[in-house]
Amino acid sequence: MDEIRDADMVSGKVIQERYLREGMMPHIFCSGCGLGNVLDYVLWAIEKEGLDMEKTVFLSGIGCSSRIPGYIDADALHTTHGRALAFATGVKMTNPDLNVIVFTGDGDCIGIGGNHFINAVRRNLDITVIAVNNYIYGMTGGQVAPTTPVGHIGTTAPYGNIEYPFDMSKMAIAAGATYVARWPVYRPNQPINSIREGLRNRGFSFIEMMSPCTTAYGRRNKLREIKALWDFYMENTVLREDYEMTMKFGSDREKEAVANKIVIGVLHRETKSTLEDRYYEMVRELME
Ligand SMILES: Cc1ncc(C[n+]2csc(CCOP(=O)(O)OP(=O)(O)O)c2C)c(N)n1
Repeated sequence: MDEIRDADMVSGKVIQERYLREGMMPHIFCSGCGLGNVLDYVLWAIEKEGLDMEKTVFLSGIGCSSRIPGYIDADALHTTHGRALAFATGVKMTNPDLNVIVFTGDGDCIGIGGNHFINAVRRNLDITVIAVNNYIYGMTGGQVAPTTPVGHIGTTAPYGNIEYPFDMSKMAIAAGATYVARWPVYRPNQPINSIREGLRNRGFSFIEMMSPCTTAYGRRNKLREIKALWDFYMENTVLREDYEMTMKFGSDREKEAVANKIVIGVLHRETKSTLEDRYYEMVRELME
């Protein structure tokens, strides 16, 4: 795809008019929530890739992040909690020409949907998953999720979470995703580029967006102000390239400084056949 397209001349206003469902406004997101950023980045990626919205379907489970497709003027399935990937499998397998984009939250994706997640990834279905990780069950008021860091407060862990969290992106890589990237929402360009790459990748693309939940998470964790949450991401993340260089050539002190940080960036790329390719090839062979 050409880097310089008409899309580079498009303004935010045009994106709004072209892709958003005006009738759904005002949206339900709290002030300081990162979901508006996530939606914006996905729409920019779609615009820049020139995706045909007539051939694009959005799916989601349940939760604040799963409300995103409702604001996009396109076909969508708002499904049941943790089951968006099962519905997405059906949509893509019966109509492989569609672009299938799934929005999910950390609880939806690897909490209640955990088993669906690892099995959908394993099959390498050609879909793009935008997983919004806000460290908490946001919509239901702040219960700890499988991603909540140790020691952080949730309504179900008033003295601090004592469980080790999952790393969603590492899980996606381990289960066989062919494109995996993780970005905090405060960086606009890198997520847009990753979503574009994810859309182009033929296979399971997983983009984890670290996104602040000021109301259900930040408020209880001395990260109430949006700036505090964005600073938290800045202080606790390291770019994959910097992490690898430090681990290879850094001093012990430098290594120690990055060892416990969250690695962000494009984390994995791999090429292999997709589930629908293998399925339709098998059908063709059987019909011969
Ligand atoms: C089967 C089922 N169990 C529980 C719920 C209640 N529920 C609705 S949203 C939600 C939390 C969603 O959290 P997450 O996926 O992290 O999304 P967020 O709201 O944080 O964006 C829960 C537990 C439900 N709707 N259905």
